Amino acid sequence: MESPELQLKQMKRDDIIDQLIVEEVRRQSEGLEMIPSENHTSQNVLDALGSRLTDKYSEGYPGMRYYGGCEVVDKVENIARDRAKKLFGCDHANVQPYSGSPGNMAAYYALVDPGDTVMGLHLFFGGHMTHGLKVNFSGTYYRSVQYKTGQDGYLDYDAIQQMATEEKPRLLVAGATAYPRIYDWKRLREIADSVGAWFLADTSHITGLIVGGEHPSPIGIADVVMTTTHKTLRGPRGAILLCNGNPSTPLKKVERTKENLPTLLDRAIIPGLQGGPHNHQTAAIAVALREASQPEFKIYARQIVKNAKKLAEKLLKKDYNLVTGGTDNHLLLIDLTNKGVIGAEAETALGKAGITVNKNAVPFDPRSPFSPSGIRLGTPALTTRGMKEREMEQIAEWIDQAISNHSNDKKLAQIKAEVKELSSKFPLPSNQKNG
Ligand code: DSN
Repeated sequence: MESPELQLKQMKRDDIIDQLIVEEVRRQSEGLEMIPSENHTSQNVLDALGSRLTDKYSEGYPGMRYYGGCEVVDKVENIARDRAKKLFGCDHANVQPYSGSPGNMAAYYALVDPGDTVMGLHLFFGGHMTHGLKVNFSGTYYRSVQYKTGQDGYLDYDAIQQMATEEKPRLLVAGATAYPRIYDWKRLREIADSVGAWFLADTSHITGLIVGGEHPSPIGIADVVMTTTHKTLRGPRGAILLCNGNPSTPLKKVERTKENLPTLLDRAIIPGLQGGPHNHQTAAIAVALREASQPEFKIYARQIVKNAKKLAEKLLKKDYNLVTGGTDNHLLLIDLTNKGVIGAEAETALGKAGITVNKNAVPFDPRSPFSPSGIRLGTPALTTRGMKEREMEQIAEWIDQAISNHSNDKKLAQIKAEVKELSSKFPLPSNQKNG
């Protein structure tokens, strides 16, 4: 009788899916991924994610599970939690949220009740759906009021204060998916305190920059920090909830106090919202957290910002209208109105040129959010591949050429060939290991 391992190896593979995976790897390798929320994980992260840990049920927390056979996954989850606490410098980490939206949902569940007023940045001004959009759970089960940026694209803290004073939210949410500047966490804390609100910081986009010392950390300022793990942090898809407070006692219902935040968050995840944790994902998060604690990660984070600034400088010279006039982080938000193209046209043209971006609303966009005026560009994935300022200069040229020739398929195909040549010199991390 052959071993189970051998039997599995001999099973007929799913050719269709295998082929599509190969196609996607080729698409990523031969092109430039410039969606700012995307990145390329290491082979070690991929290996953990594709491991047998996915087979295991383990509802509960290490030492308190509803299933037998959890002695190994307990160790995995403890390592992930300890690495998160150490890396971010806080008392408590919950590594079980399946992704960012469930992570935010758990924070709401822990901190506020249905019908309470919550206040976050509007989606059309860079916020996320879970920050109070009317069609999302956060705008349906809660009384959501939403702040905007100023006309200049910067957060207007005086206006946020005024809205908070008038609306008296029980939860203030800060963080964004399309904000190119630094957050003033202390000012946001003051605003929350002035009305007795909880403060949730969603740092998903910038967590890698925070770890790398390129953006101030809200740990110890916000009550709860929620971050996805797959953006600048460069881990697998997933999320982490971070807070200070007393050690969690998830079996006991507790009062809503700052000291009880660890228990409130743990109980919000399970039994509140989720079932079994994704142990393969937890292991891959642990691997990514270790990678993020290495000295090279700081160099990577620094280079992300340098690359974004170089891209901004070059595009500004070509008369591109950057929201806020530039960037302090990993992303650029561009209003294309003066270029006579809309976001969708630019996204399609750049796609044909091998450069993947996404159309995006810009502040006070006169167009619909389904067909907005702008695009969003980011440098994390390119930086992971080893690209630096020199490559950014070339990429800015290609972006300009593709947008200027958005209906010229021949020109776009020519740029795509050039992009492919550059890309071949900067393989994806997994390819580097696999030779
Ligand atoms: N979908 C993510 C982004 O692209 O920014 C936010 O969750």
